[in-house]
Amino acid sequence: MDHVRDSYPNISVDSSMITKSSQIYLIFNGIDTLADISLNGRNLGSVDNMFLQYRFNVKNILQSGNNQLEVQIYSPIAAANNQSSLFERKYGYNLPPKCNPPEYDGECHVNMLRKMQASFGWDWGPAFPSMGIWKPVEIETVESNPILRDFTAIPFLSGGKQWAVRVKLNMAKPDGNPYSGRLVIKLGDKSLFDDSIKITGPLETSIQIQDLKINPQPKLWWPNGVERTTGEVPRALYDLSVEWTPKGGSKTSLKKRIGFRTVEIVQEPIGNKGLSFKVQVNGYQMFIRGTNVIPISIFPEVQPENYIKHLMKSVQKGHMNMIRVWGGGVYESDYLYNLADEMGIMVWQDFMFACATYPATDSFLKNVQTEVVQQMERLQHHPSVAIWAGNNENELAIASPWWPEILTQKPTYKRDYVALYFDTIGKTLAQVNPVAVYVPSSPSNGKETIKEGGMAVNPADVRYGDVHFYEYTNDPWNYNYYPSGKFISEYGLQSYPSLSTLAKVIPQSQLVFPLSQSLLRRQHQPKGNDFLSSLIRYHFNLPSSGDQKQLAKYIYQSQILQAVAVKSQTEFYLRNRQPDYRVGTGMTYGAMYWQLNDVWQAPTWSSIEYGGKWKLLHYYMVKTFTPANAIAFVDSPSGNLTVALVNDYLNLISMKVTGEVQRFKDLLPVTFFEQNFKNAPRGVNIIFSEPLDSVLNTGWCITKEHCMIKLNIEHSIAGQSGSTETLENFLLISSPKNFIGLQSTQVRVAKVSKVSTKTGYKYQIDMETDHVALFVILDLDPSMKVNAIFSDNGFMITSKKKSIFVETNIEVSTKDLASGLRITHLLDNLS
Ligand code: BMA
Repeated sequence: MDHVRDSYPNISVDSSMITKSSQIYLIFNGIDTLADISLNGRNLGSVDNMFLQYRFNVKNILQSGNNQLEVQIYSPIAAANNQSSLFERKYGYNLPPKCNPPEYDGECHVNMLRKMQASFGWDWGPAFPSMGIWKPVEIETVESNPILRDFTAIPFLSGGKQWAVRVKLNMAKPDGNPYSGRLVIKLGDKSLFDDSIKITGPLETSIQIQDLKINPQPKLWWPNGVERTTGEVPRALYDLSVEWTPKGGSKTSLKKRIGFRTVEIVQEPIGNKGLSFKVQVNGYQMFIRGTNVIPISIFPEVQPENYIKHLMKSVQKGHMNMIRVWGGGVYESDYLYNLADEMGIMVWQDFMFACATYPATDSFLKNVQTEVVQQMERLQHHPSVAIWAGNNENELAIASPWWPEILTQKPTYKRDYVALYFDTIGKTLAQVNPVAVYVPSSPSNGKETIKEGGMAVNPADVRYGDVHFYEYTNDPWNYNYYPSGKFISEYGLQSYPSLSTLAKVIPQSQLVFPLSQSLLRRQHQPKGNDFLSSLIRYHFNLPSSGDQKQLAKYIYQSQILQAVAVKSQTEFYLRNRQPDYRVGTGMTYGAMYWQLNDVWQAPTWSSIEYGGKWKLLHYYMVKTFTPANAIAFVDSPSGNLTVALVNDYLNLISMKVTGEVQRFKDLLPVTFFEQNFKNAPRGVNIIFSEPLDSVLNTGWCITKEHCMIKLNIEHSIAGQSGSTETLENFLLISSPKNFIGLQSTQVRVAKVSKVSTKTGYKYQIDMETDHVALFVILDLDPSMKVNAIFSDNGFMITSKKKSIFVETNIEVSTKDLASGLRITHLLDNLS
């Protein structure tokens, strides 16, 4: 298809609207991507950036009665190809990548367009090169007085101690004459500004209201997980309202919810060898616990609020304090940022550039400049929006380089890179918002990148900034392979989504192992299945050839592989806070795994399947990211079994940690260590370290294959009874395929009972077993059509009885729940 024509032949307009209005604007809030727009046969203009709002003054074109609006949308595929050839012809070089890898099944040259980059295909998604009107179209009228169209606000701490807010009003006037009126700006019901103002200038104009002091000082906005309370975390949000009453006219008032917090990235020298990269919020050093978000849907106009809420709640439940809105997608909906404000989830906001080189022509840069202004003005008042980043992996791509053409002309690509991310985005950002935190790329080397002229020799240097880490050959459960970087903003591993999710789109006959054609087509990572299978083989024997049961085993193995890999990697980052002054490594203060969500049913890095079901990984992240935790590991090179206490809460908490040797053959754990902390020390502290062999001896464990290490962690708010929360953690010291002593057992449901809650539906599930059961996974039969989140999953049962809770989206009888529960564990899935 070459182009589509969207026409609205019957826009009916009342004649009084035409006569009353001095100016009339037609506003397109989002067109994907290339279009010519005409009204009543008169050309209004062309658009070419899906991230922009476009406004056309149609005062002299709109007529009373019927109007014909025509939007001709052009094929983005054809346009991307054309623009790429034009560029090459004109400038004598091309802008790689020429095309996506064939495995993406996608289209080429999306980097020529200001369009969601993933819509031409990605390694986790299908290519749907969408085209259409993806946001509402509006008509705005200006009668005899100026109107307040919109405003943007920057709350900031002035001089390090006085909170203030800077407001910019966007107005539209009837004509070029000056006007006056009364402006009132309020925070809550407190007036910050109340005066008459004069509006001069052209038809569309803006007015800066500088630095309104907030007195008394406002309460602060804090990220999720800083404080442990028994109730809701106090996270102050305020309504900032702007009321505009033109002289002789009536009042309009607009409102935005804002919050007060400072964000900095502290970069201090580490013994002359590296630089720290610590996100500090309100002066407090945060360990960033987070994840990367890909687009909510591959169809950008699809933004289901209940689904977004489910994803954000899952992030909040996962004790995370930051998401990264990744540069190959879209600037997300206001709804998402509002939830982020409420839930205390900071946003690392990439500008929408990813894994490519981009044109640095005047027109492209100008277009991007408008994009930066519009998106910042839309988003900057959200306290959650904490960090802006120029792009995803483009510095790395050029510096490495990823494509051969870069080798011969590196200075040209570097020049273009600096023009886009420093001279255009960086400068515009600083003009719009002097307190916005900006990093030019992810990954990048922070100040070191600037020192190296905007492009580091090695942007993946663990001594500086953030790094992305993917490793598909070595044992993914062995922490010795993980990077000792400052901030790991991407890391992860693929797994297959559950059978019930795949069964929605794949015919039964194709749900088999070895993977059928239908399943293979959904793997978009080059060599993805080979990597996954070879990584699984480190710890499991792959299922034998067969039917759906064998596929279910493969899915089970892939999910355990992923969950344990990302858990142990995250644990390494959480405990790796000590710097190594000799080489500048260590001092890790951030871990954001790749990726939260999915856009289709396929093997990907996600922790939540398409549709919202939690993979095992998500359950593991809830536990791993708990701010009061304990981590067991075998220290290298000493070989000591070591336990690190983690406490990132700001308020006082008490903790108790017990370490057990758990043999596989019986339900008799042996405690080798127990410690109580009345006031748990903050940060990371080693609380136990002894040779592994002697610990195993204590636990009557003959060899590493016979047992594992278990930690039981309890914490409570100091002095508050009833605030105790418990958590289990484990360390495997050998691979499941080599475990010795596991006895065959069936985990039985003894009882299901209803638990009363204020909201939703909650049930307690009591289970029984005769022997140790490992990696126990609970699921509901898909025929029940119930969405469930369990209080834990993939857990180890090491005593005769175990209870967990489940929350469902609809009411279910306890009888149906008991019969619909599906329970599987390691021994059922070993080969
Ligand atoms: C990183 C991301 C994405 C990609 C992911 C998994 O490079 O930035 O481009 O989907 O890895 O390969």
